[in-house]
Amino acid sequence: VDEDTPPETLESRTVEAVAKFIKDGRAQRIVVMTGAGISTSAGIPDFRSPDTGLYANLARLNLPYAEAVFDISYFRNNPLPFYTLAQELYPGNYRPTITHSFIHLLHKKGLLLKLFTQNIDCLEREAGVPDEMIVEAHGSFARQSCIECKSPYPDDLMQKAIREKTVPKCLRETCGGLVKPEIVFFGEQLPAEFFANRMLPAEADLCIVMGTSLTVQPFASLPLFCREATPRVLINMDPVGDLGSRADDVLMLEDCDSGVRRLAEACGWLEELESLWAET
Ligand code: CNA
Repeated sequence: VDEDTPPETLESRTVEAVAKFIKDGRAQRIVVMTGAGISTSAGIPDFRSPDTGLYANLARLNLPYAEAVFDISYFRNNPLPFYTLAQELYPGNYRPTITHSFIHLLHKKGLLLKLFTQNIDCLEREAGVPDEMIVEAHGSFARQSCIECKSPYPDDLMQKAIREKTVPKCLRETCGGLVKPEIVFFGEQLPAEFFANRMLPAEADLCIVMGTSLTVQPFASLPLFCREATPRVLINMDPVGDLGSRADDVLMLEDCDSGVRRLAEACGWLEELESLWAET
């Protein structure tokens, strides 16, 4: 659609109209979809931003190609690059951003239907979004197991391995397979939780997509499951996916943190948001 196409659900394709839609009580079931871009201001690089993204900075790991660091067959032969990166990404090193707190605020107001995140940094949880509201589509560092026999591996030993940048091995003597945090690599199945919830966007009355290039499937298809009449808001540096192609899509092409502040301000929530964030 071109910019002039009149929206059907919103009064206009603006942040003010989205805020009015929320204030009028018409958004009671909001789905939020996020990616690495919501954590860059916390100091965690994303994958694909030119110059600053991880893929642009992996040369030091001597990988044949950047994605290899998250490729299960490459990991089998050479797990060290992943463990080098894991030390950087491991939870506990970073503070949630105001964008993470915005998702928590939606939940506190009873408006969050579900958060779908591709991130593995656990910052949503650290910001206060409860477990049951989050679908970690690409897993997380919360658990780890042997890639061969799937036996769980203890947290304390894992933390030690990450600190020392060593590669942990399965504790079962007959196995000895490599241990990996349960984050989803290329070539691995997404968690059952993702498939159990993937149709939820069809029940949403508002969708907010933030900080993702929407290039990794099947996550990238989630916004397509929203009904035509459901407004979809994109807060991202660049346009992604098919966001912008529907009459009720609103594009906020900017930094997530300034975008959520603008939306919160339009809703009259800015002070509340800032103090919620200050408490994290
Ligand atoms: P990506 O492909 O790197 O895309 C990031 C997107 O965010 C791009 O479109 C950027 O333009 C945009 N962006 C970056 N910074 C900002 C900002 N401050 N404000 C607004 N937009 C911004 O990352 P995706 O998440 O889409 O890719 C999926 C991968 C990345 C998942 O499998 C993740 O596990 C993986 N990843 C996660 C983390 C993390 O957990 N923090 C870090 C790096 C990669």
